[in-house]
Amino acid sequence: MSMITTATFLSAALLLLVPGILSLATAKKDQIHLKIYNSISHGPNVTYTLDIAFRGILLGAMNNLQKDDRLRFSYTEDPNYGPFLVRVNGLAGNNTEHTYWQLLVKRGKTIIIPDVGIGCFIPKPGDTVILKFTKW
Ligand code: B12
Repeated sequence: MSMITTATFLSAALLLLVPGILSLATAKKDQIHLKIYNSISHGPNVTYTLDIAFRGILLGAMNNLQKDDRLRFSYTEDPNYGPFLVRVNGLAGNNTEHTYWQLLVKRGKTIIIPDVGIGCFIPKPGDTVILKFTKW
């Protein structure tokens, strides 16, 4: 390969590599919305917009909100299924009253009921995750 061909080849390779490297370095976190909704008292909803790590679990994003004092929540640890969300912003589910926080997701026009809890669910960018206080 002549000097000129080698130089051309290297510049072409750099042109291809640099944007990739830059996009890795500046990889932006994606965002979701988190809506807190009480279907029993029909009190005012609260909606948070939050960053989510690439393929991060919902609990991770919720923990970040809690660290920033924007959301308060607590959960118990189930030996089989992981974290069970008990309390959100001061309101707790209750076995006697048959109330609990249901996890729903609005993705586009569809409402999904995830078949896992907050410790396993991986939101997609643009999702609206709904924590709905309701009865079973
Ligand atoms: C009854 C039930 C519920 C009831 C429990 C109420 C109660 N106090 O009895 C209610 C309606 C509250 C419920 C809620 C949810 N559930 Co449920 N539930 C069941 C069910 C049908 C039976 C559990 C049971 O009674 N077992 C018998 C008792 C003796 O055993 P136990 O270990 O003490 O049972 C407890 C746990 O199962 C726990 N529990 C129930 N659901 C869930 C979900 C999660 C994520 C966790 C950590 C614990 C947990 O509550 C039970 C009573 O204390 C199972 C399916 C099954 N056939 O097992 C699904 C099941 C456990 N639930 C499931 C899910 C996904 C949920 C929700 C996340 C659904 C949602 N999208 O909102 C929510 C939890 C949200 C939250 N707040 O974190 C999944 C869990 C799968 C997984 N790998 O995570 C299961 C396996 C059903 C499924 N879809 O396949 N659930």
